[in-house]
Amino acid sequence: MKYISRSAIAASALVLAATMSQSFAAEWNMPVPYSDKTFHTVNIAAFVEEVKAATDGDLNITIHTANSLIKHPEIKNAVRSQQVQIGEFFLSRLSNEDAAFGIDSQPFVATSYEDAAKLWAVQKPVITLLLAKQNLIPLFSVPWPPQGLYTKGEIKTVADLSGLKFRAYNAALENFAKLAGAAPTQVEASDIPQAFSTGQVEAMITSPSTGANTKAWDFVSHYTPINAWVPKNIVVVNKDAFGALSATTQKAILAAAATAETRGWEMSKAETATKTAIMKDNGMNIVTPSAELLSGLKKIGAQMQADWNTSASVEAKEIAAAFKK
Ligand code: PCA
Repeated sequence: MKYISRSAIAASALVLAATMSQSFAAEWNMPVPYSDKTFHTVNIAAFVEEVKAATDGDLNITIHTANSLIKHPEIKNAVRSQQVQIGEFFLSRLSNEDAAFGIDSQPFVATSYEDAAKLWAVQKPVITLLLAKQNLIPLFSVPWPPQGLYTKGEIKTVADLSGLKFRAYNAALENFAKLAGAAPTQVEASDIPQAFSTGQVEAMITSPSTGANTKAWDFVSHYTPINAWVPKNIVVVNKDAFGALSATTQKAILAAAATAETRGWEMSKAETATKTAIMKDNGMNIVTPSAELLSGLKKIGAQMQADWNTSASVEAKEIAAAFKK
């Protein structure tokens, strides 16, 4: 008989144990629209690590960044149909389903972090009910820094935006650009550099985060922080996938989600200054918006608000009313 060493037996026992524990661990896939270095993705990676540690590896979430597994417009439905268990997307992209999802992207409604936090507090219960109808549970939501204007020259008035090929990321921004006389096109954040280099677009509104991450200085020269709105990403989980987990694991997810929301808001606030400084260091002109530009843009915002009021759902209007209180 062949001699089998004790260590070989010990080693195979370890392999067996690892295989068994693996077969009990849940493996989830999590598509996110943005790149690895985006602070939202960094925050999500920390959330995933925390869940893994808190559950002793019982739940392992694999993140798929920058539209690699599921494209941004499909992420919500992929979680809904349980093609994946969990995912992140830009919340106001659901405004076509209900205006309640899009209120954070309405120009000049909530323009500071304080406003954004107040808005989220009144928006969250409403969208939680709306998402529940789709078998989805919101876990946490984190804002982008306030949105500013990127152009190839100085923009002193709304008239200077006339005819510009403008990158948009949702319906509200598309509308805002149109009302300013620009020509909007939808482009995902991961496709921004290519859209500029091929001449598909020549201006955009986004945060200093996305400006710095896409190296905006390669294709525009001016950044004007108009701070027009503070839009959010949201992480949602499929209700059945969540329900299939043990009570302990569910608790761990909810705790890590609460931590991620707090941490994400702090990361977002810090981004505004650090990413604006990076753009400046790379030669971008950081321009204080003129009073004329701001009043022109606010006029467009007021018009959009009036349109919103005529078409918004009862629930959406309740959010707006609670926010104004
Ligand atoms: N960055 C994302 C959404 C808002 C932002 O600041 C983007 O530009 O697509």
